[in-house]
Amino acid sequence: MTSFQAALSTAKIIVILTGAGVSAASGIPTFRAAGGYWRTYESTSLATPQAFRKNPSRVWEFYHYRRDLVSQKQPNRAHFALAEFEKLRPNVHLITQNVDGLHAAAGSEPIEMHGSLFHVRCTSCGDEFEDRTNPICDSLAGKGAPDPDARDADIPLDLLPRHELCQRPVALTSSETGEKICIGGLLRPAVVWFNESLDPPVMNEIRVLLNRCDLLLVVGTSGIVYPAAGFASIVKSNGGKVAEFNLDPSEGADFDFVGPCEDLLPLALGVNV
Ligand code: BJW
Ligand code: ZN
Repeated sequence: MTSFQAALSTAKIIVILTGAGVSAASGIPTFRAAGGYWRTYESTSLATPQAFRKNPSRVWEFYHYRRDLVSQKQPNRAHFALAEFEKLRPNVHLITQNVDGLHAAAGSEPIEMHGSLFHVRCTSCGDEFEDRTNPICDSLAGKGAPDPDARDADIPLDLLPRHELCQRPVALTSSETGEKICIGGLLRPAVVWFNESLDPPVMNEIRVLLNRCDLLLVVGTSGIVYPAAGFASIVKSNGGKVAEFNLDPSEGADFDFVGPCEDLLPLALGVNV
């Protein structure tokens, strides 16, 4: 703790990378523990463009469930400690893999590298915008139950979330009348799925920060998913130090805080929350 706090006080650029563990105490399941299932599916298997192409109704049910869950949750002491620390130190930059918006709800301004549950993108015209309506379309009302025995709702394509002001409407057969209709493009969650590239301007901003960073805090992430999994080695190869906050001990961190980050971050950062 003493040597970490010395490094903290002398660091010129501090970057903080967070993952699902930061939101665990808010009641949001992480991806790779027991909570990483929705119905009988691994959550990560639904977070792919292939899953969406194959069964957009199922993937929309999964995201409707998560939007609804997150909208009922509050930031916890880990989010508040980071927000407080950012206020005290202007040289702190927060990057999150989380899509739940809880850092912003606590007063931070994070780079949301994997997007947001509350933004959508049109698969036809590419328009991207915030949409917090719940449910996002009538057909998802009461759907998305996570229990292993819940049945797929199999919502027809024309009744899934569609882009009302679409510049490139598409032709479909109406599931209600059987007639040809012209309808706004299918919306998808504006999150980064596996095998998709991160937004290039976002990645450039992150690269610049990592190259200047002399202390990286890695908080509540399994460190399995790239590109975030490579951030620590970039910082170390530039001579910077790495501190990890996780329930599990890490390999190769200069400072290892093992335990719940909602307890350890306020202590280590010296903030009252
Ligand atoms: C606590 C705690 C408490 C619990 N206190 N701790 C190089 C090598 C190999 C593969 C690749 C590579 N480069 C790219 C890839 C492919 C792929 C990848 O990384 N695959 C790996 C699985 C190997 N990456 C991609 O496809 C990325 N795209 C890309 O790189 O494009 C270019 C490219 C493509 C293909 C090939 C090569 C280049 C995109 C990745 C997008 C990830 N998307 C998701 C879903 C987002 C939307 C949604 O939420 O629905 O992002 S997957 C999921 O994992 C989500 C998370 O942000 C991400 C990371 O998970 P996280 O946050 O670490 O959660 P957990 O559950 O894994 O861990 C929680 C941790 O908290 C645990 O350690 C607990 O112990 C801890 N914890 N409670 C402290 N209270
Ligand atoms: Zn559109």
